[in-house]
Amino acid sequence: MLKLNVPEMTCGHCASIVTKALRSIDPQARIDIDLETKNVVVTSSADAGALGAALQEAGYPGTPA
Ligand SMILES: [Cu+2]
Repeated sequence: MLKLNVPEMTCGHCASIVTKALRSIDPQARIDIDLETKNVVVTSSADAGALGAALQEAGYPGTPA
Protein backbone atom coordinates (compact mmCIF):
# COMPACT_ATOMS: atom_id res chain seq x y z
CA MET A 1 0.00 0.00 0.00
CA LEU A 2 1.24 3.41 -0.99
CA LYS A 3 -0.02 6.60 0.61
CA LEU A 4 0.75 9.85 -1.14
CA ASN A 5 -0.08 13.47 -0.60
CA VAL A 6 -0.85 15.21 -3.91
CA PRO A 7 -1.17 18.95 -3.26
CA GLU A 8 -2.16 19.88 -6.87
CA MET A 9 -5.25 17.69 -6.64
CA THR A 10 -8.13 20.04 -5.93
CA CYS A 11 -11.29 18.70 -7.57
CA GLY A 12 -13.00 15.68 -9.06
CA HIS A 13 -11.38 16.35 -12.42
CA CYS A 14 -7.92 16.20 -10.86
CA ALA A 15 -8.91 13.03 -9.05
CA SER A 16 -9.92 11.39 -12.32
CA ILE A 17 -6.59 12.33 -13.93
CA VAL A 18 -4.74 10.93 -10.92
CA THR A 19 -6.81 7.75 -11.08
CA LYS A 20 -6.15 7.35 -14.81
CA ALA A 21 -2.42 7.90 -14.36
CA LEU A 22 -2.20 5.25 -11.64
CA ARG A 23 -4.35 2.79 -13.61
CA SER A 24 -2.04 3.19 -16.60
CA ILE A 25 0.57 1.46 -14.44
CA ASP A 26 -1.76 -1.03 -12.75
CA PRO A 27 -5.29 -1.40 -14.15
CA GLN A 28 -6.21 -3.50 -11.09
CA ALA A 29 -5.05 -0.97 -8.53
CA ARG A 30 -7.42 0.00 -5.78
CA ILE A 31 -7.33 3.77 -5.48
CA ASP A 32 -8.84 5.73 -2.62
CA ILE A 33 -8.76 9.49 -2.95
CA ASP A 34 -9.56 11.98 -0.21
CA LEU A 35 -9.85 15.42 -1.77
CA GLU A 36 -10.07 17.13 1.60
CA THR A 37 -6.67 15.92 2.78
CA LYS A 38 -5.35 15.49 -0.81
CA ASN A 39 -4.24 12.01 0.10
CA VAL A 40 -4.23 9.10 -2.31
CA VAL A 41 -4.04 5.54 -1.05
CA VAL A 42 -3.01 3.06 -3.73
CA THR A 43 -3.34 -0.65 -3.11
CA SER A 44 -1.30 -2.24 -5.87
CA SER A 45 1.45 -4.73 -6.47
CA ALA A 46 3.05 -2.32 -8.94
CA ASP A 47 6.36 -0.65 -8.18
CA ALA A 48 5.87 2.44 -6.01
CA GLY A 49 8.46 4.33 -8.04
CA ALA A 50 6.57 3.65 -11.28
CA LEU A 51 3.31 4.81 -9.71
CA GLY A 52 4.98 7.97 -8.45
CA ALA A 53 6.54 8.65 -11.85
CA ALA A 54 3.16 8.31 -13.58
CA LEU A 55 1.69 10.90 -11.23
CA GLN A 56 4.60 13.22 -11.81
CA GLU A 57 4.15 12.89 -15.58
CA ALA A 58 0.44 13.64 -15.30
CA GLY A 59 1.29 16.91 -13.52
CA TYR A 60 0.28 15.71 -10.07
CA PRO A 61 3.47 14.96 -8.17
CA GLY A 62 2.96 13.19 -4.86
CA THR A 63 5.04 12.91 -1.73
CA PRO A 64 4.79 10.05 0.78
CA ALA A 65 2.06 10.84 3.30
CU1 LIG B 1 -9.10 19.78 -10.40
